[in-house]
Amino acid sequence: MNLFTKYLHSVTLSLSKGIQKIACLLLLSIPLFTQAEDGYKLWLRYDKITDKAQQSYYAPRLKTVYADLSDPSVKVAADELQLAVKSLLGFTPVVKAAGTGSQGLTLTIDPKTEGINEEGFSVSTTPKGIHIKARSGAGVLYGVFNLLKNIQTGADPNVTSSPEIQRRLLNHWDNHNGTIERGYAGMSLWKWYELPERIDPRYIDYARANASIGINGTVLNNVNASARFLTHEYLGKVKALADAFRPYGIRVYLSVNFAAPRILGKLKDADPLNPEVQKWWADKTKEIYDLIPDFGGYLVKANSEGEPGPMDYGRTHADGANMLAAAVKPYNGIIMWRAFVYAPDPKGDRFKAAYEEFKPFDGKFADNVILQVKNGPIDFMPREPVSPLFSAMEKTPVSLEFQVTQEYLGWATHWVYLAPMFEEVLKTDTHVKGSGSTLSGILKGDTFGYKMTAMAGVANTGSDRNWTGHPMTQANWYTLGRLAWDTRLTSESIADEWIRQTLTRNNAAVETIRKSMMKTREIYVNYTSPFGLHHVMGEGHHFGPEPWLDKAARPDWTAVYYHRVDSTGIGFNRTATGSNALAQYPGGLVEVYQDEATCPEPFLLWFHHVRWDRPMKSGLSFWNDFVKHFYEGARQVQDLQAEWQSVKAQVPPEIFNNVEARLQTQYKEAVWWRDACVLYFQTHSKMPVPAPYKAPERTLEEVKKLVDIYHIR
Ligand code: BDP
Repeated sequence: MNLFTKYLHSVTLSLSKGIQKIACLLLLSIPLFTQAEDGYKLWLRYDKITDKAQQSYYAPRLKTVYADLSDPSVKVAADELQLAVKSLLGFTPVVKAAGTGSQGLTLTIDPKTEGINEEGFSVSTTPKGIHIKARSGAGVLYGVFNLLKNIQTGADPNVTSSPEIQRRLLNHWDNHNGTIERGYAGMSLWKWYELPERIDPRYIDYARANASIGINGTVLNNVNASARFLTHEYLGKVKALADAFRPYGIRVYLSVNFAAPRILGKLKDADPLNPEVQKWWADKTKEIYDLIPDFGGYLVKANSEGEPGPMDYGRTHADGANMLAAAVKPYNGIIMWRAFVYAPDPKGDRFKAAYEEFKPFDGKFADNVILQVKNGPIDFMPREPVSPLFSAMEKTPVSLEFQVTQEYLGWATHWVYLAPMFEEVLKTDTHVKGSGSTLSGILKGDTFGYKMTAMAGVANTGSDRNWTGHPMTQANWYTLGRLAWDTRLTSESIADEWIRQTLTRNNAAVETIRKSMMKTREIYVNYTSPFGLHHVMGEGHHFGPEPWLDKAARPDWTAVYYHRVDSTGIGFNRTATGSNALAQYPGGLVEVYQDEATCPEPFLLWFHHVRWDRPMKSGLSFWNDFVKHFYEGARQVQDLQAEWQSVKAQVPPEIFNNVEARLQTQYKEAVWWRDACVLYFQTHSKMPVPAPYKAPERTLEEVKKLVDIYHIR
């Protein structure tokens, strides 16, 4: 008789028969009121270890934890071990002062530890114990999380590892009123109205999740920044978050509004060369560091999409960035200056804008400025070639900005595992110093010898119970951290470890889910943007198809600007006979893309205007292959549905149902994309839908109305 039944027995014995029945029902229904596995715990589920060999290996080694808890990061590491081991192995480790144990788990900070960097760790097992060593408390915490991961995934616990990139950041595009720009998982996590007094326990779970994947910085607010965040009142709230995150090795940063000295300080301008403006920023920065001594620095979107900036006063990006850099310099702060800019030139090519604007300033930035560049030259499309700026800024450190939130990749109803895309970007050979110079080499500082390195991801988190809306896209948050730590990881291995910690450890199910995940990005590309088609999504909201869009506030916000469809073919000629954007790349990369005959097909329409009858590798004409991709992409969503059904018994029911329902929506929307693109482009190609596919049953006019029917606008 277990404890629960014993209790039930004694209670029911003391009651009359009728009441007994009711009491039984009530007691048995208790589990119904406890929280089901709904995704809240992310990859920190710590599901019970059932493997006997593992149990007997780890149980004695985890019974006692020796740690000096005076370091706040070691303290939270010990807390995490207690929580995790209780759940994994059924007992709570006893935590004892450091230095006494030959058995059990020892956590040691030794600033002289060799073979690792400041945040690195080594985990080594001994016949009776486990030893985690690091140079800092954060390193110990990372080591503990690594050990917990390896216990759950069944991997070798002996690991020595250091992050390859120094600043591994989430960028939240959260507004003070709780909304999130391009957020699809509810409202902001930050309850500004409750801060600084109340620390929502969720902030701690957020910090745990980030620390577990090595994320060490968070930019709390939208790049389209309200000056309000720099008021004393808000800085007090920011301080409260910074204090909560600090033990987890996470520093806080803010996006700033360049016009803040004018808006808040009532100065006549925000000219970076105006001494009063400089003083305003110096004072404001001091105020911040007095509150938050380890504040990370500022992220700035300037002179982009209507945001204020130095050019409002005839100054340059370098003037603006350097002025702010001087303000944070005394405190070792940094400026992350975004390169997402584009001039409204209807005849131009937006592809070239950022390079043209920033290349002339290479070497002109202060040494605590890093240029934050989106992975592609346009804007987080499902597939983009890498931005030419990465290989152009030899003297200015450059950081990479990925978008984890799926603004252009189907929001929260499309299952898209982003690791294959991130991996494709990081492994791109930029040819900057001859072939073999990968983008990750540039980011890590190997190529140009950067002193400062960073990688950022626009967060997909929100107030939804499961954090990311679509349960499967938790994996994208996970991926960002893992890849920023180690750019050499593969998408497969990341998927594997994420699934084992989050969904199931059943090998067959893990394999099925992993294989599905690995296909999802290409499936999305197939039904939305095959062969390098880009920027054909709905205007403004960026959801669903709108390839016919020919008028918008700016020409480079339309679809026709990018696909350039006509009766002969489709695609943007960016070779020397076209916009010549290709010339911004190093010669080796130009060679890869410039010849239409050899340009990799996934990038074809990025660089070439392709004839409808062009023969493709498949043996089909371009038109037939193009149409085939839309049809196959939509059909492949049905494959995903079937594969998901096959793991039903292995996945927590609530998560299963959630994904199952979203896959139904995804299929409906994939067919919408397919019909919209095929019907619209057909009005130019005048070619039939090739067999075996059947022409859409609805008309183009009907499809155009769907955006309103789906209530997206
Ligand atoms: C675009 C988004 C817009 C962002 C902008 C940016 O549509 O909401 O503000 O990027 O990155 O993709 O600044």
